[in-house]
Amino acid sequence: MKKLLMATLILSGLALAQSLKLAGGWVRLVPGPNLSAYFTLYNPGPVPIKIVGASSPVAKAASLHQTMTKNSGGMDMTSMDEVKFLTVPAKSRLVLKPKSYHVMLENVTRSLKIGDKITLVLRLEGGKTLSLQLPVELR
Ligand SMILES: [Cu+2]
Repeated sequence: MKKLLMATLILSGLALAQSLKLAGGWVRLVPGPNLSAYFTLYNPGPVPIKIVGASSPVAKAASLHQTMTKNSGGMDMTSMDEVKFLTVPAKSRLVLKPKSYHVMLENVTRSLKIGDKITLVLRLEGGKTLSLQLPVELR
């Protein structure tokens, strides 16, 4: 009986840790095959949660990116680097926004317009997934 209770407590602890909350998100409509997805996730749990990958039914691939601006010879050079994971800190937020972190939807397979909703599936450390619905916007 005691064992069962322990198991229940551990399971509910995990469920709590995985309950990330979406606090706004969007996909930037641009010409060309690659689109950036931005969103804010809140982690109410006591453990940080890592996002280790992404996919979308409307893109051939999706990856986690960071935009970096470096000053080189008086000129601001912007580049994007792939990152292995993103962390949503415990009791805090992870913000993906322009000029910072984003999910790159690569080789989008259908034409999208403003107001369309895109499904973005995030792969979390430990094998769970989180599915987000993000509107396509022109900003
Ligand atoms: Cu990118």
